[in-house]
Amino acid sequence: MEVYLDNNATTMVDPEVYKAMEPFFCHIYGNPNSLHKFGAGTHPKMIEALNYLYEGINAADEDDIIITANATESNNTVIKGIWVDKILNGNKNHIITSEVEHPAITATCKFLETQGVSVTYLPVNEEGILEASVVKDYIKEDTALVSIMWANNETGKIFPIKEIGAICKEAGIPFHTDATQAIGKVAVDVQDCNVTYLSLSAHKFHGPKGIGALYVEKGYELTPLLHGGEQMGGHRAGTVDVASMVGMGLAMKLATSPMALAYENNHVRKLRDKLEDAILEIPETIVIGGKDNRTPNTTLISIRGVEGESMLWDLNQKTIGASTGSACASEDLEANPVMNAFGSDSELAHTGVRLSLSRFTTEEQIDYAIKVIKGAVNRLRDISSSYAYTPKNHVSQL
Ligand code: 7TS
Repeated sequence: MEVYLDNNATTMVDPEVYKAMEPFFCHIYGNPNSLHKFGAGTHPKMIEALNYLYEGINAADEDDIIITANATESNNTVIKGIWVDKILNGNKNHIITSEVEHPAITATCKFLETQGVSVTYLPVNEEGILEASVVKDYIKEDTALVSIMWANNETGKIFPIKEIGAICKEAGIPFHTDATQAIGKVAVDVQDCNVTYLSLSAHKFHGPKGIGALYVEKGYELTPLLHGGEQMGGHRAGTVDVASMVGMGLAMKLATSPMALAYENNHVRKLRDKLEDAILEIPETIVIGGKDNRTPNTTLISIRGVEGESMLWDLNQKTIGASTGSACASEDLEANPVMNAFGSDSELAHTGVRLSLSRFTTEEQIDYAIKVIKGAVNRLRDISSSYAYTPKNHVSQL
């Protein structure tokens, strides 16, 4: 049996989405900017896709949604756009973000630091959550942007976006949220949460890879990252990938309907809890950051004496895909930065395994995964020198 439990890295394209994309490869293939019927033929479906994106995040009609290549590009567009507009050409010099953002935010901020920008990386509490009051404490006269993710990709922890949005609005500071892991898992409402900019990636909610979007509230235009043609009203040059845009729109519609969110919150959550509770029956296992306030599909578990990488190897042998943290960072064996942010010991930081489900995960797959994981823990603990010789204080250290 094949079991894919790495849906926070990417998801399967929903077959319905794939079907909707197909005509745009060999039949309706005109450049959407061409004036002839081949190009113009793409417009109705592009507009429909855009409307689904607006509905999915409750954007207002006057707001803008720019199609990008992915959340990485959306994040870069916001941070570098703010740099140009408010820092290089304005009187601000400070950006607030968190320690646990995806590298698409932190690496971009680190780059800006080399250019003289001051960046504050806010810590999370022992539950892995950034407290809204901490944001307030660090806002300064010259703060140009606050960028805080909606949900964390490693732990699934959901941040208090509504409170942070209210704080930023009161302070008159633009608020960006990377909602890549929130779409299709929790209700996302940009108006209710006073969001100025929002990033998303279609492949995290059963859309295709290589397409994403950036929401921009009315009146908050940014200098574009990509200059060139007049596509996207001049906000993002380059011919739009029509097939992927259509796919992203439908994927958004399917993932954010009230029924889909209810399914995620009930069925997917139940399967995640079944898997998690079964693993927690094994002595000296913990859920990093605890069980509260998480996306329904994610668990990040630490199993004492079991290196995350070894566990992945064992799981892979039994055709189960999981991860130790960001796939983007897993080529190096550095301890997971999100786990380090918990202030945990290095053993804990190396023993995390992230299991992330989707609406396509079945109960049979979860039962199989439980059996395999339990067997792997026994095998790996038997051969683990750290499990045999270190004091068993793993849980008490948290
Ligand atoms: N932001 C967040 C919160 C993410 O989780 C990811 C991908 C990205 C941005 C980047 O998305 P992309 O589509 O531009 O690549 N996160 C992960 C992950 O957790 N494991 O693999 C990729």
